[in-house]
Amino acid sequence: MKSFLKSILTNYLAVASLWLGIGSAASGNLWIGGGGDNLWSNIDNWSQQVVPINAFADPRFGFDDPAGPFYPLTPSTDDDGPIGNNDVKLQENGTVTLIDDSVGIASAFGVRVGNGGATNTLMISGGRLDIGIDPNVDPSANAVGWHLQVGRGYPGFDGGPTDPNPKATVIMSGGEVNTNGVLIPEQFVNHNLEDPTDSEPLNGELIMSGGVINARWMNLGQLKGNGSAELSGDAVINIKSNVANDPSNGGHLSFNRNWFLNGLPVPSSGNVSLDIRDNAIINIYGHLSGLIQSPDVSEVTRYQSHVDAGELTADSGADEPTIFLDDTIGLLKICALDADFDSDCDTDDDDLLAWQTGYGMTGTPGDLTTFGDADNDGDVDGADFLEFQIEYGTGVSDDAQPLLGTVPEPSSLVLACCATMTVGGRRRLINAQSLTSSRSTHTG
Ligand SMILES: [Ca+2]
Ligand SMILES: [Ca+2]
Ligand SMILES: [Ca+2]
Ligand SMILES: [Ca+2]
Repeated sequence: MKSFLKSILTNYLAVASLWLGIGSAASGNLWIGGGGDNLWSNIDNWSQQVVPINAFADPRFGFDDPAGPFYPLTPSTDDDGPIGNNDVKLQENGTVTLIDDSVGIASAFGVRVGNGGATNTLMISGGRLDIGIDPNVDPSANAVGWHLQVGRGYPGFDGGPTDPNPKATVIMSGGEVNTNGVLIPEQFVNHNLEDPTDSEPLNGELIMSGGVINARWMNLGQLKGNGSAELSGDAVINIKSNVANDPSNGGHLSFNRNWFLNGLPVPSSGNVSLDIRDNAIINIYGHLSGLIQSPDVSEVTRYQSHVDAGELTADSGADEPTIFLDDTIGLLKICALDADFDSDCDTDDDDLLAWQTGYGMTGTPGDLTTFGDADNDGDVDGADFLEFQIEYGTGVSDDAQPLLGTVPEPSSLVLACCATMTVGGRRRLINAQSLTSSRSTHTG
């Protein structure tokens, strides 16, 4: 494993020295924001006057620069437009790049938000961003894509701004991102410094209130770079290897992974945090390791250690997330669902049964969470059913999409629950009806 990483690093540094000389102008397609809007699809917003295209030409390397370091690994020079057009760099301060439904499918070899120490934002409200390749592609294709960086380099790297403490942000409220890695941030060392590890840190932040990210791996924090993520609403992150029998990449969520300098690991020390709430879900299939190819109990322990360290939190830090391993299918989930009474990171009929069974119970707040007390106020009542109803169907399928198709009609749930009731049935029916009408009021 170490030698694998070392060779990656060596190759990378060789490439970097060729390709990204310090102080030289950045290669690639830079966001210049010259259009009348901030849409990805506007040709005038790009330095090459072409919207990044055709990252799928070779998902390993994506662009076909005959003078570039990766040539001749991508021997065709005519299948992806102008040279390097899809090596996307957002490295102006203060810009916002938008991908929405009107953009459709955006594709790129790499998307470097906050490149070279810029403070800027990528917003995704709809559409799709494919970086390298869809991780759900047929594994026999043996495809490897590239990365979404939320912060890349260090201040001044690659010709970027030199302001200290820059921050790159990705805000996602909808849409879909398919990428190899998500790095928040990808901090580099500045080899011009006497001690390269003194490089000024970057800050990266991912704020997801919706949408889906499919990635093979994701890391928060690198070297001194600080990384944070906030997942809320219906946000979904699926982490899954797309290469059969290749354990070198895939299925890994990490915090402060080691960097390597001259082949030796340099521990990372940035501030890292990942908070999850509402219906947001992280599904992790597999593990980035030559030793472990699918989640096992040690993975639960590893994620729990990040909970214990306060790096992995729920409900804006007020709670701890649920870490659930379904070892029948090798899937580890992280969630903070309020109506997941049996703590398996879904809200389904099992949880309805728990609420039905617990209905009417009272006790100490916090003690009835497994009996249907979704709002944690020490009773199991109609308000808890409302929570259940809102969450119903979340996290149920392997794909973690909204899955059951339809949320059960309140009336049918009431009938189902009350068919089993004898004493007290009338009160339950009234409660359920009143919460139905109150929900209608809220959701209008
Ligand atoms: Ca459940
Ligand atoms: Ca279940
Ligand atoms: Ca309650
Ligand atoms: Ca209550």
